[in-house]
Amino acid sequence: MTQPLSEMTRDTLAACGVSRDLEVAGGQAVISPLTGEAVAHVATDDAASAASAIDRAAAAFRDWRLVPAPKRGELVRLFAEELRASKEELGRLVSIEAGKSPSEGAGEVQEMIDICDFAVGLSRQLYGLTIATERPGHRMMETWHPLGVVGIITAFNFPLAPWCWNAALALVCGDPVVWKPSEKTPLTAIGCQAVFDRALARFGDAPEGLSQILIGGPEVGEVITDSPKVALVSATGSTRMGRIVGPRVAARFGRSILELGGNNAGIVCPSADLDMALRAIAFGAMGTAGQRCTTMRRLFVHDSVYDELVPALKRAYASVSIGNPLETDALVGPLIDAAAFDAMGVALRTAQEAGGTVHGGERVEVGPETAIYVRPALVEMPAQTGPVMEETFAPILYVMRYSDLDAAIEDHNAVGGGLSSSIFTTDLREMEVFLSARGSDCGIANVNIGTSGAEIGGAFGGEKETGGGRESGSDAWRAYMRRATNTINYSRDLPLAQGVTFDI
Ligand code: UN1
Repeated sequence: MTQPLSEMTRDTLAACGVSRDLEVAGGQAVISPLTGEAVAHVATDDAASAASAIDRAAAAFRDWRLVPAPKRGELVRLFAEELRASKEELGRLVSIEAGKSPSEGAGEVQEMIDICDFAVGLSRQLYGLTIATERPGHRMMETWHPLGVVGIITAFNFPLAPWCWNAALALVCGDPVVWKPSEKTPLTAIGCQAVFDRALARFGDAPEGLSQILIGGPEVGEVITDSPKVALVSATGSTRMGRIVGPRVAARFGRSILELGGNNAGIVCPSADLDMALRAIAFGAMGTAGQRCTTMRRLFVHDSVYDELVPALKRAYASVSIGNPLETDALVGPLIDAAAFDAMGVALRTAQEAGGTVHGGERVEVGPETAIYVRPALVEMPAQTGPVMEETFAPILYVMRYSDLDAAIEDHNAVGGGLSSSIFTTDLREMEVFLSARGSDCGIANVNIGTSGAEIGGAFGGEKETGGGRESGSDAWRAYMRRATNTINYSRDLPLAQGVTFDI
């Protein structure tokens, strides 16, 4: 490496506009998975500072809700301009902290830009309905109002985009945001905040505390989860985390959007374009080192194409380039930490005990001892059992044969996760069945593309243990606003609904 990583990190943060020295003696170490070394030590928040941040956000809400939505959109438009200017730097922070390739890091910033552009348009389209009333001389309508403070909890693997899906919509909807990034990626959040602050400075008169970050662990997350001043908690992470956050927010009648684990699968049908399927599966299963919530983790291959597709996949697994993506053009970067490698090892051993044949999965010595690079694992399974039923956040693809599509769809839907899914087919009937009520039960169902890499225009999220929330495009904005039904009587009478009489 031409420049030490900690120095590159400091320079990159400074280029984003971070003026203060973040290095704090005794602060929380930020480890780059690229090398396993600490690139910074940052100060953390505690419960008291988290509560103050929420108070500031609640105060900001009182003003921000009164700013016309298209004007709020102007702030997001400026933010998108600043993001375009700092795309490379923010992408590099993603590479340093999450281990992604420059292309994936830049792609994540592009995803932010895209949702900002979407949100700017949305700021003039927060429409309510006008509804026919049963009473003469009356009008009925829906109005959408700002909701309140939105708490955003994000995961290490996408340190930026999910925050922005929430923040861009929340801001145009009139809601301040308080963000707790993963403990593993605080610097990306700090860099992003600096870029946002540049937009704020250009915007001028926004209330203080409109967008804040809280660096810390569960003790900070708990304050967000439990505070009655946080109207909506949008949390991305494991199903285990969601089982804690969801009920706690519900207990105080708060709203939540949960984007939790997936156990995403593809089905390869007899008529599939196998070259295309191969590339889509390779990206879906090995891209981002298997650390996307949308990563393809299971594959059902029809008997008639198994012996053509699976050997080709094994070759792709054996030859894929692995290494530090800032130093090489490797497609597969590191695992986030040793715990991820341990979990991968346990899953592979358990799969073997259940009759699976494992290809790959071993450590690859392409970096310092402290960094964890692995060859993605392809595991041929006799049936969908054991670890195949679970999401292991590592590059493992379990491959199974099928002969009957209905049975394959049954197996496809038999897991807890319900995020993303794909079918590879050129048969119209198979495609439509997969997309129909008796097909995939996931929030995302694709045809002839992989499970990952969704665009922002659609609603993003999934069913069952994925948590049921929807973020990003389509009408996901409604979760960030409260709906009022208004009935207006412009007549001189008082007819009651349902024909009820009440004469005094
Ligand atoms: C995540 O892994 O939490 O669809 C989000 C994708 C990306 C978002 C992934 N657009 O893979």
